[in-house]
Amino acid sequence: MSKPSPRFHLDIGPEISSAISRNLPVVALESTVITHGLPWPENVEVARLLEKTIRDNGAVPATLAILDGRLRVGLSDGEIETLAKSDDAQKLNLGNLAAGMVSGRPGSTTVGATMYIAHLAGISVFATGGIGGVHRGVADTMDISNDLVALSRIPVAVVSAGAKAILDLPKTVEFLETLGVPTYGWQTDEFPAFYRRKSGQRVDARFDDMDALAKAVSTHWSLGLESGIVVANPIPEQHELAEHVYTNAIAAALSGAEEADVTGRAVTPFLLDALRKASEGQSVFSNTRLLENNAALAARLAVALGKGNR
Ligand code: PSU
Ligand code: MN
Repeated sequence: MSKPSPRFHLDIGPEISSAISRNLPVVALESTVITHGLPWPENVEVARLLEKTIRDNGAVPATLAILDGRLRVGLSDGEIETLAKSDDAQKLNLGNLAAGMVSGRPGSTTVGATMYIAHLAGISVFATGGIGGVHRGVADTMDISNDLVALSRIPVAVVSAGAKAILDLPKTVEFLETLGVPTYGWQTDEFPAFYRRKSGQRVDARFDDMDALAKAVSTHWSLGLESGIVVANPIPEQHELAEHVYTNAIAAALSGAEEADVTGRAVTPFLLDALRKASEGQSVFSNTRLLENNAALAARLAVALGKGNR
């Protein structure tokens, strides 16, 4: 008996499905940033802004989530709003995806789950804010984001502003290297630290030209290497969080998490909310600007990959 295809679980919106089958550029967007990364109503505004930015740069946006037990590729505006308002959406990665689906509750997808669903749908470019990584204190907690495992296995290019310094950035970059996940810096030699352009960590290669970046991405996959690729796109300089706000907010968030004794999947959302409070909302502004910047670059990459750079 043949196994049913995992694609049986997918519902792809008509515009997206037609773009995929015609090989037109499509960019996937995650939804945990909507449900757990940003507060209402900024979350719904950002979700709309990202879709518009992708269109303005020549690609079709596909926001991913779990609704009514289905893997949804492309949400209507009303569905995005409902998800943004919902307070019972579950944050789903590769491990709790199936249980989340059968629970019937709405689910938002992390970077890892979004990569998986995008790949099933035939989408190879995805824009997010920051990837998850190795947490500080990993020796005690073993807290390493499932995003890194997904990146090691799923051939999707993830455009991000690096990762937040609430994580252990040197260990995160080191582990990406262990996993053989390329880090490609867009016009930078350094792996960016989300709110700041620099982290002191190097990327594997720097690209200043879009066709050259697309060529490296397609060559990685044409070698038969089936991992994801981190395209590291630093926040525009004028939107960086001021150094003192940044340092204080990170310290406050980390000490808050230690006091509150949060663990597991709750850690990252807790830290994000603590950062927002500690920076008096300035973190949300920077977060929005870098997400917009990543959506634009991802759309340009999807266009370049379609131009025969594959
Ligand atoms: N980092 C951010 N903003 C986010 C996330 C991470 O700066 O919204 C979300 C992403 O969806 C990411 C997830 O995939 O958190 C990682 O969670 P964890 O650390 O529990 O793996
Ligand atoms: Mn974790």
